[in-house]
Amino acid sequence: METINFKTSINISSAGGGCAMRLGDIDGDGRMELIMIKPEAVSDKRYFSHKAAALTAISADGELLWQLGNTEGDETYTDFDLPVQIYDIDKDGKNEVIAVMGGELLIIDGKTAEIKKQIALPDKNIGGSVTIADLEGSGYAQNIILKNKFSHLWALDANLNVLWDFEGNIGHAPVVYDINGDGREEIIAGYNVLSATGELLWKADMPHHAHSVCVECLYKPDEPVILICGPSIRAYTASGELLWELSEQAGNIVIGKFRDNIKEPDILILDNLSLFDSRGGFLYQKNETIYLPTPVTGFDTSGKTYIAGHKKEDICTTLYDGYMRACYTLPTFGNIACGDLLGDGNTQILIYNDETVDIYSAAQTDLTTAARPYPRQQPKQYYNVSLHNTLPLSQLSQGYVVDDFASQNILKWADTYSTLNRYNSFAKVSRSEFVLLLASLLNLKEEFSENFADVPKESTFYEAVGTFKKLGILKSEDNLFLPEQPITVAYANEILDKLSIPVAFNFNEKYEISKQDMARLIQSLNSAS
Ligand SMILES: [Ca+2]
Ligand SMILES: [Ca+2]
Ligand SMILES: [Ca+2]
Repeated sequence: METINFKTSINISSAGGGCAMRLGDIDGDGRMELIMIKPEAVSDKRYFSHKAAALTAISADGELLWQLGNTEGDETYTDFDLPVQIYDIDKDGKNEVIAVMGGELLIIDGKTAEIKKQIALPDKNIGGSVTIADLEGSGYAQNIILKNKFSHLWALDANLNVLWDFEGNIGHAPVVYDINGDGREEIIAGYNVLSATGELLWKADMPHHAHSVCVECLYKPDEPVILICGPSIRAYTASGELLWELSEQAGNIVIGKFRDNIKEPDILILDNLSLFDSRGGFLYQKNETIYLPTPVTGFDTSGKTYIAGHKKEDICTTLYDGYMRACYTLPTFGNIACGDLLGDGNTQILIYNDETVDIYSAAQTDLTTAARPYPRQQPKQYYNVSLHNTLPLSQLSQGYVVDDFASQNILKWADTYSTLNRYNSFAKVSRSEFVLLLASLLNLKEEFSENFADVPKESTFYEAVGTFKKLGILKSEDNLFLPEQPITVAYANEILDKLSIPVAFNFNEKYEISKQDMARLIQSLNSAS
């Protein structure tokens, strides 16, 4: 077992102690910041959910950026959820902090901490969670779901008006997923499966209440299976047919390919590190109780997923591999979070207590600079954070490798798409995507005052295209860039030539460049530099 000592310690005592953590790029510099959430005290945790008492924003290298609320209370974060997320809810390219605080729902500018929008809560007992969903089928999630402890939830539109509400046995934080493929996300709230308009589609007939919910296409693509964990674990089809039941209690499960060379993903009960196959068949159990287990992907270059956790009264954090073998020791004890703080595809593990966060990397890392100077979009695993629900590993955007050019690690993206026969490797690259990828790869960013008439300010490629225009790389007589048009070899080579890049596409000039071609160009530029 290896001990990891690449560690940066930052002081978080100004946040007030007893905090939970969220990660996200709130100031648009390409690095994730830390938002520490101080919980507000409640009279009885069994019946009332928590609101945020204070929020403290701290940079990855420890600078206090801003603070809202009162940090002095005694309440500490333990086994409950908190209603705070980081997400670009108004779709202007910059992340907000969305928080239930002091009787209001607040939309806070991530950079300045200015309140952009606020509403009085539809009910004074709302708290515990904030879930972001695409209920209207726009393709971009802008709905917010709020709830009280266990019985009532509210769905809001993009202007924070209540669309509908629902009463039932709704368990902990809801999970949203488009289970029927119509473009709108359904809501699994405890035992209830709700349509995007709030109708009850079906209900699991189980006692007590649900802890963890997980949706994953376990057997076939496009056929999601819904796993609901209450006193037992049940797997249902999207239409509510019971597939199997496992008599295990679980507060949190995670689905993924933890073992090598398996076809269907396994189901890991995080509470006691026991692993089951995709039909609920027992595989093995770690015969130790592990506290605060958290799955970690992209920590080192092995491609393995680790589970970070503590043994009882241990002073260290251990990383277990998919066979629950101890692989690394991180010499710190505390709450665990993880994230690709710099946007370079490498995940850091953050272990924190009331005073300090220790940030571990697998290799020496400079936390003061982002891999790319562009705002980072929040993927789902960071905008719907909850204590009980963990996204299946296949749905994680590790290192931001999503099919969205604005929010990913370029080299990892290239790595994926340069492989033959990858799904949609042969899709065309648009002009805007080409410019965005190159600007990111070359770290180009200039101040500019004008852009092309057909490049919208809120677009992900606005800064990259503006930079290229300012540098004289892009020119057009009618002030149009035609951002969505597929990029031809001729046009691409012209841009590469102006950038003095000797590597160019050696194809027919009219050929339209595919993702795979682009991926290979990026790789060759990277190895040449
Ligand atoms: Ca940042
Ligand atoms: Ca925004
Ligand atoms: Ca749907």
